[in-house]
Amino acid sequence: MLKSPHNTTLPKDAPTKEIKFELSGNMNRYVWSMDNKVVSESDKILIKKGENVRMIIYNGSMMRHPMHLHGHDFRVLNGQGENAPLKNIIDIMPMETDTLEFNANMEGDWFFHCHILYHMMSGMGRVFTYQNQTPNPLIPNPKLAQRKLFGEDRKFHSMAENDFATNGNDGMVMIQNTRWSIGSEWRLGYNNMHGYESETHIGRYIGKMQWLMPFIGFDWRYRKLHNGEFEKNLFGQVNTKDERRQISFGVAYVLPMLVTFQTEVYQDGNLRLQLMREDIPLSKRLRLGARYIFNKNMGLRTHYDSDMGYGIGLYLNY
Ligand SMILES: [Cu+2]
Repeated sequence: MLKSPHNTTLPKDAPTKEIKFELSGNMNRYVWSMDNKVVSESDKILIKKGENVRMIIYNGSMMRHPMHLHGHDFRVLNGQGENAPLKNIIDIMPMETDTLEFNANMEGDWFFHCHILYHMMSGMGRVFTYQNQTPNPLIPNPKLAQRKLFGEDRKFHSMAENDFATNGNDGMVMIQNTRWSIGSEWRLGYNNMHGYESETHIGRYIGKMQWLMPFIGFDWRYRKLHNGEFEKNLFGQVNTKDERRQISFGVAYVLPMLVTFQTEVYQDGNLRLQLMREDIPLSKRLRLGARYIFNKNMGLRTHYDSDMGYGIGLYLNY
């Protein structure tokens, strides 16, 4: 165990403020947080000059997080008593709890964050600030500084994929940030009989764990059969509409094993329930997916679609 060569005890007569944190995150959506809140969703932590601050940090995520404090060195209470080592970064393993303490002796606004920079940018951090401190001349506009900091974990990222298959095109584009998700999926046949369709969802993940997303959807579908032909669905109902434009309202919930349960009500009163799983979708169209990945941007995939038949295709993603 790491040990300091000298005594590192904090001032004995100072009051102690104790703070508990859980390191948290949603790995599926790449959102990293503390107590399930990202930086822009949380207040600064107010401390008083002269007090001792003790942090008890539990890592409830499945990744290690090297937590780094600016402006102070903290004691790591690792069983070395008066010779607890002084550090300003500590790598906290999954399911590990660490206790750190420092004396609040340096006024300012100090960032405490995970030093894996992708985690920091996605929101794993907090700001410590001193009560009644004198303004920092280096930050003439604190409001603007805060807006810039909060802007980091609100940034949007995007991805897109299209599969150029023998039986049609299958693709999606998605733009997301910590809370918002805007996504569109399409299946485009090569002729009117195969049909064309797209679904667009705009939603917001709610709740502390972000598995639940209410959304508004827009569906478009066009298909034209030869004269005299008609199709029946699984329940024997005849589909007579060539074109369908519908607005919907729905909720998506991610179940264990990353299965998404989605329920949606359309403006015409239709209700749709879906269970979906990436690469093994089990939707109303029951696509069987076998995928071979060449590299991170390209692969081969087989398809079955009730409108478009069997196919095999090359897909590209970004
Ligand atoms: Cu981290």
